[in-house]
Amino acid sequence: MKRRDFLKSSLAASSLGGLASTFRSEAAESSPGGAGEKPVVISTWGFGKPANEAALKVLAGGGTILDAVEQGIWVVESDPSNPSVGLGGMANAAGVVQLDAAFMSGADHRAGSVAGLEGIRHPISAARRVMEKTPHVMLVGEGARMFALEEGLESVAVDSQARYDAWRQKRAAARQGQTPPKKAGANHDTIALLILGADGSLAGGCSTSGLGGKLPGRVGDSPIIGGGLYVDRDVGAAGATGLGENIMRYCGSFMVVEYMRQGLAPQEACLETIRRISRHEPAGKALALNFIALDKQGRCGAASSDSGFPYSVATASSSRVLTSAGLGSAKRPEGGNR
Ligand code: SD4
Repeated sequence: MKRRDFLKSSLAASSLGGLASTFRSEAAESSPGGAGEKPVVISTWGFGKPANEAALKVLAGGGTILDAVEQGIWVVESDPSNPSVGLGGMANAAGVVQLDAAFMSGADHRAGSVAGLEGIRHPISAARRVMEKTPHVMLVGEGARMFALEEGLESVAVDSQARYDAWRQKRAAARQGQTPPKKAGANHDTIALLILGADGSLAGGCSTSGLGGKLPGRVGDSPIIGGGLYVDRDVGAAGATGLGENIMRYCGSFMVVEYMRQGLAPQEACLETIRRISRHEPAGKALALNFIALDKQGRCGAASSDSGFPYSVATASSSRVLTSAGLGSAKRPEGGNR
């Protein structure tokens, strides 16, 4: 199922199809079950909904918050129809699927990440193991792959050339006007998932194939701690999806958490981050910035530089796909990094 179809069915299944905009302000200030309901899980896009539910199930079964983050993200990484996360994701310009992932634990401020990882089914598990089993924070490329294999993580052969050919054909057709031009952000989506546990602990993770057609070796924001993910046990957590080059140059997720530290509610912190970035990037191309945030009180929020993006929130009493706030007008100049 394509992401758009999945989103439609998720919205229909939860009777939110015509009501998505109704939830904008509710989502901004509180978890759907009410501020303070714990545990709460928030993740990017409609495909985060089953991931959130899996994470809650892990917690309900007595699993740790770290198990919940990891196993929630497994759901999206395992979905072969997801075109932007896991081994079903988009290939780079050399026809190879290179995956990025990060993991962060608020309790002890530990983090782990992998970048440019090839042929491993669950990059999020590799990131967690970097955090837990090495003295390092980030492993890349072949070193990350060797580490994952040594850890016994499942490896899978991928026909990357076929994926790349399909991506090139679509891009060529779009350039010739045969298909509608893609919206900014449409060729790259990430699962970022954040949890506030019943005991007030925080953790998060993210996983992506990154930008389709990227230069081999290109690393996005997702595995960069403070870029695509940040967790601070005293404040809250944030995660990003969008054009990594526009997120990592500003330490986007770190900035969201810092705005929450200064007292902003999660949605306002996401919006303020986008406003601040857009002040540096005055006109031209869409910025493709999307953030989710969760604070220590269990309040959730999300914002987009576009008109809004879907995100998912779950507590024991509800599991929903919501639409974020959106600035709609945040743009960046033509040229530059992309
Ligand atoms: C990247 N931020 O590699 C990721 C991709 C993404 O929505 O999140 N797209 O740039």
